Amino acid sequence: MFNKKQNRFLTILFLGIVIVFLSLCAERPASDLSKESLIPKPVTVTVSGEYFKLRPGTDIIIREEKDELKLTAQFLADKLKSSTGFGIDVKVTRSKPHSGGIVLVADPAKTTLGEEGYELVIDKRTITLTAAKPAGLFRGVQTIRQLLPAKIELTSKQEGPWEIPTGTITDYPEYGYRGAMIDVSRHFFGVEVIKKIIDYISYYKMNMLHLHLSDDQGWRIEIKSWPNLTLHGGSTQVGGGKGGYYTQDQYSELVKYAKDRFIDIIPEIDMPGHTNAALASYAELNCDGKATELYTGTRVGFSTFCTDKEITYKFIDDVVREITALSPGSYFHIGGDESHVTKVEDYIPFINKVQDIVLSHGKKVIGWDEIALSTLREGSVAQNWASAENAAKAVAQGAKILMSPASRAYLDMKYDTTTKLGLRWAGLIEVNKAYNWDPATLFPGIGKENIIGVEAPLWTETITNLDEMEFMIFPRLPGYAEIGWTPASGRNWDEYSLRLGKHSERFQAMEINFYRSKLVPWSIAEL
Ligand code: TNX
Repeated sequence: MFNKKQNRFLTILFLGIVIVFLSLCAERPASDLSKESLIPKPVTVTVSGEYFKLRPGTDIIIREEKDELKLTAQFLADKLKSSTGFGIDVKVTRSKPHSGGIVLVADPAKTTLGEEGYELVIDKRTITLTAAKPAGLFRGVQTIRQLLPAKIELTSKQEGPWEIPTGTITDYPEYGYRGAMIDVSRHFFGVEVIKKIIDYISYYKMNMLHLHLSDDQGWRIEIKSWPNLTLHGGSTQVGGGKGGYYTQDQYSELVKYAKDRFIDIIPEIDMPGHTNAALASYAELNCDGKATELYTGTRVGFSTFCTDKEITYKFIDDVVREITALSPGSYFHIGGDESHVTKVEDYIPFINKVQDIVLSHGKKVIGWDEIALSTLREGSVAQNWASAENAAKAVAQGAKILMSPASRAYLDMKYDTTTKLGLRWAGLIEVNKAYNWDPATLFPGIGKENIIGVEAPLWTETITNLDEMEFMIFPRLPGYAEIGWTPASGRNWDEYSLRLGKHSERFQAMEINFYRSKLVPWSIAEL
């Protein structure tokens, strides 16, 4: 039928096809979605062994033209565009897409996913991310980022392949409050620095950023009815540097930047102690009617508002009114810690009055655990930092606790004796100690039902710039994020430390200055 030449050609063609077919089968070991180094660890993962591949034509598809959907879809497109070099676009398509891509679906009927949960179904051609609420989609987008190679975080074009193992992730947080705090009073940090922090915490699915906006050393937010607070009270910081403050417009810019990432900013005005910057700015807030000197040291507990002067409450009402007008979140933090020179019989009625002022402006109160000495109003939250006894007092009043135990959760504590930055009054906090605890079993009598969540505070007596902040925050922050998100039964240090080790690739891609703890098997050789 065929001549010799044709026969040879057909044999070679046949062998070629066989070789290509065999190599296609052999090349790909089955993928395993459950082995991906996701932080926080998702609640459930099922595996289907293949790969989704991001390609030049991959689009991000939304089914309705809603702002919150568009924003999150565009956020993902922007993250993927520069490093892949693919022209990834957001498309609005009402019909079910057949061409593949990443589809974001808001489905209010999926109520089991709650406020922030999401479901990610990954097959060979399509990734479908579904959530009941927009915040859930945003959290799911962070998972997609973490499923791609770390170089996805670079801003210049990189070589692929850009593959994601197939399977299904169903995921939602253990606690509704997962946050970090930055003290912008002891040292001031500008808008761009705080935006970076917001990026970092959102990458790990945290949803709250608490800003400690006033203390003895500086007042950091413009109050139009009391302008000297920032003009004078914001003019310095620890060590005598020039300090600074946020104008109301800048503060609103931060609130929006956070909101776009489904994070609330919680403003704190610390009182009645930790108030020297205000007392130096307005003589009438002092019991003796004399303004104090500005303070640039690091001692705590020497200042107090004059709790029996009417003007003090007028002042607080103005401050709370102006700040709450800029704040869409549901909490206002009143501080209340270490008021060592306020008599307890003055402290209690003061905190009661201030709670009522905050409530009158439509917000719920958070205060450090000492506020449990007062009569906690409905919805008030005590933030545990030092005293299990105060936490118990708050719970006895029916209040909820925000867990920030200093010996576990303080980002300003040194890692070990060689750490140059930070303090050590609450002990040394290595990465394993920071991770290895359960908020719901730390104190007898305080269980999950009493706790709204976890927050890791960074006090900045010794911290002066972003580089130093990053060193104290990383790599502990991902651990706090996981404590807040992943059920305690799904967490253990040995397994977590492997996932964390892999995240060094991501820290490096994001140019994060992190502490190379010897307890973690970092995945990059040239560390
Ligand atoms: C205690 S924690 C403080 C802060 C300090 C911090 C330093 C708390 C409510 N008060 O004023 O900055 O220790 O770690």
